[in-house]
Amino acid sequence: MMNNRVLLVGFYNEKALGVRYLARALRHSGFEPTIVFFKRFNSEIPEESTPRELELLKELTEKTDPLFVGLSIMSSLYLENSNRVNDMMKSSFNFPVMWGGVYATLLPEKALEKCDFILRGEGEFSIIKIAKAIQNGEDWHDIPGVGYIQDGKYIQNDVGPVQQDIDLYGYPEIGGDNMFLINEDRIIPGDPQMRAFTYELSASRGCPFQCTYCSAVNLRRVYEGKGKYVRFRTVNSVIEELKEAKAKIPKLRVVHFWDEIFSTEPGWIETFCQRYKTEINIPFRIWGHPLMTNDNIIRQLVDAGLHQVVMGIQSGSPYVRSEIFHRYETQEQIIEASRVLARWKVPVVYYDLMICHPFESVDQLKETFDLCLELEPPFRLNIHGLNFLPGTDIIKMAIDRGLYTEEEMDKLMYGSLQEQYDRHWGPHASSFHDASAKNSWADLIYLTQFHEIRDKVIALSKDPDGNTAEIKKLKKKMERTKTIRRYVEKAKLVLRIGR
Ligand code: B12
Ligand code: SF4
Repeated sequence: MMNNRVLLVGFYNEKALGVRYLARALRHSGFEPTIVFFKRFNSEIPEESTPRELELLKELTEKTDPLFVGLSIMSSLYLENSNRVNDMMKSSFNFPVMWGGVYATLLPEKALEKCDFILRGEGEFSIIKIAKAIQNGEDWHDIPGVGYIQDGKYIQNDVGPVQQDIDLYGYPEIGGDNMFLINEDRIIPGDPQMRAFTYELSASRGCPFQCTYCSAVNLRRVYEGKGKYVRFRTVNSVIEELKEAKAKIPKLRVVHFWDEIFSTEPGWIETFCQRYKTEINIPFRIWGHPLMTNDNIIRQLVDAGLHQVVMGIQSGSPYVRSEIFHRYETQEQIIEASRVLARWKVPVVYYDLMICHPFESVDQLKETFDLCLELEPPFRLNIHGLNFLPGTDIIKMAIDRGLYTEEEMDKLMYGSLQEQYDRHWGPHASSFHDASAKNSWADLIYLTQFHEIRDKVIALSKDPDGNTAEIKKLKKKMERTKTIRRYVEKAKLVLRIGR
């Protein structure tokens, strides 16, 4: 019998939707996919891979003996690690190593410095063609989306039209003995998703916005002129996926929609809410946008079980938002969106901020503090620094404005896992022009999420430099409060208290 095995590796995320979609597509076409989730995602303590973990992957690859290996490189965060896996595969085996995912899509030539060939864009259909070609010893060079190096020259095939009916992609593989997690020097057979409390899915592909620090707009450009890029699955397809998840995952307590922006399509929301409530009935989380938030939508979503909204605001400065980030919502629209979320009592509301970056002045940081005071409580804040992602528009802006040289930018973008984590997750790790002033404002911004100490925070903000020590102390105390609240809330969800 012909070899029909394909090995797919996803990095730092045991949920990774990309490889799960590809695996299901391959299986439906008669192939036997194996998925390795190489390392867990951990947003607090980044961990490099160990020699033992690499050895475990090598042993599994030997046993699998695949036609080819596909590495899913979703972000540039852990490139050292994926390069290590790539090099191990190439030096130990003869099959081709292929890269796909956001990184390979946006920076194909860089990816090709390492692997044998890449696939740009959505891979469900092309990977089947590639697998069939390799299986039959045929040429794969003309398959849509494929890129490779020939005689030292980069050749990139057209990605083809945008697949409009994304229901045809099926949905991600859930469960099965063809999955392995490699983490903490161990290999754990089975789908790690089966032990989880949350299930993640996407009801759409693409984002309509154009934020400069995000790859969404660059991904859309890959398909420019090839059809409508923001697409939605039918409600039926989403509900069928969730029914399968509900039936298979014993401890499932929360559904998380990973759509860049949750659908607001007229008609879709109504049908979704009604079917979700009757057929799924599990609290769910979404990512929202101030311009896509209104009473009608939020009211229906809350009724269907909406438990949490995470909404990007990023900056309270209209200048930073529009001129630097290309986010065109006004202060009033943001404040109104926060009122809508409060009016319909969305149980948990998070606002994302990116602060303390070199584009921002102290006055603009203060504007973020002022805006936070106007947001309707209760809410919590996710405060990040600005991470420069390769292939995004903000890179050129930063270089053109003389904030970094190209060499400095390269160092930032391709810094170690630890450095990139620090920049993204810790505002205090970002570059400060005026460290002490900015530090106090960053701390004061953090404190705005605790409504119960509002008056005190406002009083401290009258003289941030004179109150540095007290602000720091208060922040430390409230950080502990926030952690405790998060645990209590998680416990309530897991134990289904209050539902
Ligand atoms: C959901 C999501 C998350 C989730 C889950 C991540 C995950 N790994 O699934 C969470 C919140 C955990 C997360 C975390 C992070 N994310 Co994120 N995330 C997304 C988001 C919104 C959707 C990803 C998704 O599931 N898409 C749906 C699936 C089906 O698409 P896909 O994975 O791209 O796979 C398709 C194709 O790419 C291709 N393909 C994929 N792999 C392969 C492999 C082969 C061999 C082939 C042939 C094809 C192929 O076919 C697939 C099916 O069509 C994207 C935006 C986006 N549009 O992709 C950002 C995005 C990928 N994330 C991004 C970033 C930066 C991060 C973080 C680094 C943030 C941080 N600093 O911590 C971390 C890194 C996590 C990680 N392990 O990589 C960036 C990456 C940009 C870059 N240049 O690096 C993106 C593009 C958003 C952005 N800000 O620009 N993220
Ligand atoms: S709204 Fe979110 S996903 Fe869309 S471009 Fe902006 S940051 Fe990216």
